[in-house]
Amino acid sequence: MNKVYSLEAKPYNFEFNTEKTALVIIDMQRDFCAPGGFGEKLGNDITLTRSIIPNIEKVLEASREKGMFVVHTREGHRPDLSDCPPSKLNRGSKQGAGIGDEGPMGRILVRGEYGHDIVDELKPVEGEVIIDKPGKGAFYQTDLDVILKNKGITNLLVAGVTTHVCVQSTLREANDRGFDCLLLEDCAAAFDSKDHEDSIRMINQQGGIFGWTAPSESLLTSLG
Ligand code: TIU
Repeated sequence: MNKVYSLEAKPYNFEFNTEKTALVIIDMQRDFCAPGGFGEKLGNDITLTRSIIPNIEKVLEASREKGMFVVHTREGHRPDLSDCPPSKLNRGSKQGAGIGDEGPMGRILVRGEYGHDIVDELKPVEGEVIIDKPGKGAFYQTDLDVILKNKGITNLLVAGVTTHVCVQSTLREANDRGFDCLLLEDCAAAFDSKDHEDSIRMINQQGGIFGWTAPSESLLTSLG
């Protein structure tokens, strides 16, 4: 059904059609949301990144019910770290979070390790796409753009962590590629709430310079 939905958002209503809209869940990996992962090793508190899991669960369920396309991303690297720039490797290790180092959930930010995978509550199901990305933005060195274009996707509903790093990078990349993007405010988190709040303002300011923002309740209400 080609119904157009209108969702109350900032700076104004976001109109979308479920057939042309994808839910993009950024990096809800144990490395960012569970004890002993990359996020915690960088000195952060993971309370906030964990707290959004139930909100994303509700949105994921509603999106699946409506048959919306769902994309999950994971930040990480090949086991030999050949796709990790030395600059990123060096900075992580100086902060006590060496990419590739052994941690309680396996090697930090390495593909195939337990800590690199998505939290159980948001586990992808058949038909959903997983994008493994080496950078912060989900378009950099991935096939996300061609997958979305081939599916006829024009609008993105964005969730995940962290709002000011991988979520913002992805929104900016998507905006430049012509996608209309909406950040689901309570389905995204940073380790520090100020970074999160500032990011929301950066996105919806100046008439929606990078896109729209709205609480997930707005989406759930509009979907009915
Ligand atoms: N450190 C931090 O805030 N974020 C990241 O390193 N990656 C993501 O945001 N996924």
